[in-house]
Amino acid sequence: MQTNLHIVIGLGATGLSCIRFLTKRGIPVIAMDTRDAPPNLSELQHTYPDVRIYTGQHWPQDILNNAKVLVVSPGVSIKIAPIQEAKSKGVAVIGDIELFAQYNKAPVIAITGANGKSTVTTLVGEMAKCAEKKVAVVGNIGTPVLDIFQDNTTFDLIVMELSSFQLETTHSLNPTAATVLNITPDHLDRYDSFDDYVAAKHRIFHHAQHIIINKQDPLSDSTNIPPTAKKWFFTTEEPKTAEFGLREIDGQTWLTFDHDKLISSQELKIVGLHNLANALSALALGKAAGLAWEPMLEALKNFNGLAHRCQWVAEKEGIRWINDSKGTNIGACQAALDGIGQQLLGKIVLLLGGDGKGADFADLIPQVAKYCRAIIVMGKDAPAILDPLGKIVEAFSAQTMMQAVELAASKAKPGDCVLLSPACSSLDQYQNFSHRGEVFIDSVKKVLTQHVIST
Ligand code: UMA
Ligand code: ADP
Repeated sequence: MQTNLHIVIGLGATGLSCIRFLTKRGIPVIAMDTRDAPPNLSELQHTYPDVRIYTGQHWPQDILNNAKVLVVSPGVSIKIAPIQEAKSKGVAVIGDIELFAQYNKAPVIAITGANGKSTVTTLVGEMAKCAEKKVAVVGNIGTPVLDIFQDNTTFDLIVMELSSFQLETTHSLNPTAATVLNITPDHLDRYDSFDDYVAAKHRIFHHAQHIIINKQDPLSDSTNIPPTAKKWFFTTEEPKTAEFGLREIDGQTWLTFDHDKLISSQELKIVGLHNLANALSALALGKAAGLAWEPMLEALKNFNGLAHRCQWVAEKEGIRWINDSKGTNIGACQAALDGIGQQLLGKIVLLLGGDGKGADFADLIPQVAKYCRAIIVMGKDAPAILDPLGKIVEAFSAQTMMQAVELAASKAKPGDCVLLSPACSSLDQYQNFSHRGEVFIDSVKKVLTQHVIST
């Protein structure tokens, strides 16, 4: 075994941050990627000429077996044979979050869940900024966690979004406060069962000091949490003693802690019951980590929500157009349909499709039946969507986003909403969910402009 050899697997944003981090500390590194031409190859070869790189399907197993540590990127399953063989020879298998945890000294707020992670992570970051903390907002939300060690900045607080993939390879993260916001099926193409996905999410609790639990989702709790951890609960129903929840007071909905009124929902810019749940969980996380009420509520009041999450795009001739491109699984699409459908005079024309990651689209039947005028399906898993949902409402197929938007414009009536909430990942047709959202916004603008000219 070459003493201390670390093999970085995957040359995406995470892999690059790992190579930067390890080489800076003089740790020997070799890099591998399953793709023949991974995206950062030339940058890597140029910046780190001493790092040996293996690309393509055939990695040298003897090198893997003789390393000290494999640092595996979240996009690569640790179940693949070369990694499993090295592991069986005693090689440690970790990810970038574990490397971070081994070096980090700052308090961490860690957030996972099927949906709402980025919203809550951003919101908690804004709360900490309002409380004048030096805060880093990192992880699955976009910036690899190791990037905080790039210079010598010290942080008062790290707010971290974690995916189940990142948690699988994390062992010693000890967050001050941690939450699993909710769990509905996702990424079933990467897990043997739903239980495996849940177990990966629950790893966030292992060494946490405070645990924030969604009272309405039993899967957000776990029997395997440290006995010393303090539990905090949030609910969108009436809270009990020392819980966060919603109370109807004088005709208004208030976010409350126990019986204390914190803020009226009317003062918030984010909408929908799921966003009230997100706000309550952010308050609970901040409170558990010692933030004061006043800056937290100030941040909450000013928070506009994130792009591509139930984002208003246009309104014309009584038809509203909404971009929820980040709705990449069934649970997110259900939340968007419930949130928008309940407030709408008309019906929803739903655009969905892409890579379904093994989901069962029959789970959307109740919301589609209740709220939708028509569905327009696209992408790789269009047949799997049409099969259960095509029997429920009028259904159409589209090859391109432009076609889908044109079809939607011809089907929607005044009072309706055209909603892109794909319930699928975007990678079969787009670079990522933002790209898909931008293509939707461009298509809507084009179609609505043409409509002006032709009328
Ligand atoms: N890939 C290969 N072979 C390899 C390495 C990667 O085919 O050897 C593919 C993966 O299957 C994937 C893509 O390349 O399709 C990127 O994988 P990666 O592990 O290199 O990803 P990074 O660029 O490092 O980005 C990752 C997260 N991506 C994934 O987990 C797939 C980013 O979350 C995260 O922002 C970033 O680290 C920083 O922490 C994105 C994501 O889609 C937004 N996450 C999933 C989600 O939210 O549902 C989990
Ligand atoms: P994530 O980072 O977990 O993907 P986001 O905050 O980016 O979560 O939101 C993604 C989508 O999930 C949004 O488009 C919205 O439709 C839905 N969503 C947001 N918060 C919740 C929640 N608490 N419960 C269910 N769905 C939600």
